Amino acid sequence: MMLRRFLYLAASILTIYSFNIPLSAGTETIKNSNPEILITLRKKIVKITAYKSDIIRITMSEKAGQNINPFSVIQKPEGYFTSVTDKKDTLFLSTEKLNIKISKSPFRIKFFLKDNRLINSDYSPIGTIRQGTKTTCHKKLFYDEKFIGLGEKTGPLNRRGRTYVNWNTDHYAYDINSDPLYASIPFFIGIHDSLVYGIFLDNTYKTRFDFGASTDNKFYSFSAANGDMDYYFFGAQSIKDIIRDYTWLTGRMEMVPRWILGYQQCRWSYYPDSEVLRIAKTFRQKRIPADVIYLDIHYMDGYKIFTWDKKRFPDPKKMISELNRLGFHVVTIVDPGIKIDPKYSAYNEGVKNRFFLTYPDSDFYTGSVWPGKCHFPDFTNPEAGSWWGNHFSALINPGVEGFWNDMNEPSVWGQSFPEIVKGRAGSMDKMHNVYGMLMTKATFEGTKKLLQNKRTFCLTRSAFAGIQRYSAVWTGDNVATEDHMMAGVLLVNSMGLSGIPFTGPDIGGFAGTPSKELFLRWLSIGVYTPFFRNHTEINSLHQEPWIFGERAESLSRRYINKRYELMPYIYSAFYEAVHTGMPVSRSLSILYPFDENIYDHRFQYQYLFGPFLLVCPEKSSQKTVDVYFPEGKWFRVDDETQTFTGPCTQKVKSDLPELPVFAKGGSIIPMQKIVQHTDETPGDTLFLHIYMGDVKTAFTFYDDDGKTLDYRKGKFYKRDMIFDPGNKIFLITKTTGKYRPVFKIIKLILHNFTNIDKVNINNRISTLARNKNSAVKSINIENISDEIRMKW
Ligand code: MIG
Repeated sequence: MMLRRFLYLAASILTIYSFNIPLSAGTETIKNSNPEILITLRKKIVKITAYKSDIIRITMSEKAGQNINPFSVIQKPEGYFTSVTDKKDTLFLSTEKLNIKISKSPFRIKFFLKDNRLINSDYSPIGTIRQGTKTTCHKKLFYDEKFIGLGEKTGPLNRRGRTYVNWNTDHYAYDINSDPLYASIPFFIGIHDSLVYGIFLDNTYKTRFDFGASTDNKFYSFSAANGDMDYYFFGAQSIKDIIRDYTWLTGRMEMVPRWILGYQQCRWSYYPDSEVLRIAKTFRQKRIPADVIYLDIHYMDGYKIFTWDKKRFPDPKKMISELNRLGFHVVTIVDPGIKIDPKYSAYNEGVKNRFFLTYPDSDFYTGSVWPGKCHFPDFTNPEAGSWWGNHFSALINPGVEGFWNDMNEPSVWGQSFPEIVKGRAGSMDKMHNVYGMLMTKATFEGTKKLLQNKRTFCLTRSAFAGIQRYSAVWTGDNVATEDHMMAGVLLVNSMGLSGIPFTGPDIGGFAGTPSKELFLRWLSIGVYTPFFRNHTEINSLHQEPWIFGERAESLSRRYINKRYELMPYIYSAFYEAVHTGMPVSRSLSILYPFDENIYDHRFQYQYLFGPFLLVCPEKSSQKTVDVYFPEGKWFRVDDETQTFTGPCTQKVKSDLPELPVFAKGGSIIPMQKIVQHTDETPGDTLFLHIYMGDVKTAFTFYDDDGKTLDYRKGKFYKRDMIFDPGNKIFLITKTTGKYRPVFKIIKLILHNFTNIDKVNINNRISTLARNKNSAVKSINIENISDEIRMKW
């Protein structure tokens, strides 16, 4: 602590007396003003900034700071260099966590840990070069190097040997190898020699990543079509910490309303109002839980945003309040295109205030989409953004609570939005990739303001780095095939690695119609997917859970029931995402990055849902699946007689109906009674499942009202739960927060606590009730806000 203070002081002195280091070959000046080092080379300026001791930004430009992206990074530098040593050809920089070695001519950079292990290096024969407006950074490729992340990208977990382009694209019925799709997250993680690092290329132009596809394993590269080479290097030494740092830099999601974590029913489109109500009522009659119903584009009058079709939805307020009474919440779609129609107020206001994108001659750009000819709001203009946001009163007044941002790549018929079209912050060659995020930001901020103390919810198709601050992201127009179902798992896990925790595919497939078997398997995977929504396209067969016959209906009910039973666990996992950026669906590469097995094509689909549940997706047609169990004990949740001790590979049964899901030894999984929707009280008992294991584990249980922003004023309920097998203790820490949960009783369900029939809870011995593989004990917690200590 003392040392830190001292270094900090030294650093600030340097700031005051910034100095010039003598010239050396090719270098003109080096200016050090902590946390920034400025190196002026003959033709470019290189700026090296310590955002934290393990987050370093490198900017190379012709003119410093010309081309920055103001939309993704939300932090200012907090780091500093502990030493700056200039030795003729080489500059040595250090932070508390990293050593950086820079050769000046030609300019090359290397990142080391403090013990001088090399984490990442420019590829010395080439480095960073410019060709016309394009800049490419070439990096050394290590023999065992792997690459994960890069957001919504198809292909295997390990992206080595592939190339990817970032250019947000509306790709209907994309192929499982198509690229690019709707979202661009130019952030990836490299893994080699038991070292890890992250790189975020903060450039909104078209970017390209080549993970050593055709370079004879010598180098990999990333390039931007224009603008600066501006990237952040993350040197923390675990994937979890890299995600934490990346989401510190670009932001994290806010607490979403609990209802959006339930099951969601969507279709293009449910209309008229009577049909919407019929669907909602059918869920209740059939006792299949659900929380959300969507209105796709047919609710609007001629597809005009912020209007209602008077015939199909004559009284939206009445319909929505009826839906609310049934326990349903309503989400409506919004598209960015504003219809050119002099009788339409949004159009007239936009024209009057010049809120629309223009051609270079300042004529408004016209493109065709659903409403016909449209203009497009310039979301880079903050006034246009708040104008857009205010219009949501047309949806919020009748009771809409969630906002689905579609077609925001932006998509137009013809799929070629001209790059010369411009807005306040530049033309579309630079703004295309952030258009969708800025639209969603305007929607988020506008609805948040209008909803006052209520939480808002946004969903978007197009995205850029930082989108997680505003919205969930779904994976667009997938297809009803087994391959797509599997590909969707990889997409969700990849987005989780890239800072976006709240994602999901259209369950059942958007294009085409799933077989009964495919539908059931997809739905069962959906239970363990952050965003759990069934959606399908216009003219396709209906896809509600009762469409596939009676047996499928009862299985669907069983799956969805499970989602609701897991709600306390899921809600707490979201709390973790809000606070650390840790995704809810966790690729095994987060915990086991150096384990070769997890990249195997057979095992790469496996992931942890929350901290403890190992989900092993497999096609519905497969009778078995090869599962890789990492170290530790694993219990099959639907059949506890099946236990496995990892590391090992096992063939397990995967035929319908049960999806193979395993609880890790040491799991702490809070569950509740089945409810029909999240506004229904789950009774007073929290079922706390604990699975015996060999290592210490912990879980933060979090609860609040699930609706308002009161949690920010301390109205939450939080307790840490610690399983400590070494000391034979299970501990629930003191309550923090002012919220009183509905749960008054904790029913402990102890799995595989063999030969244990008594426990000591806060110094009282009690006998356990037995029930097959588990032992059960209830604790009344109504008046215990202090620590609860159970010993066995
Ligand atoms: O041109 O609103 O991806 O989910 O149902 C298609 C209709 C427009 C594309 C979205 C899809 C939505 C559909 N939209």
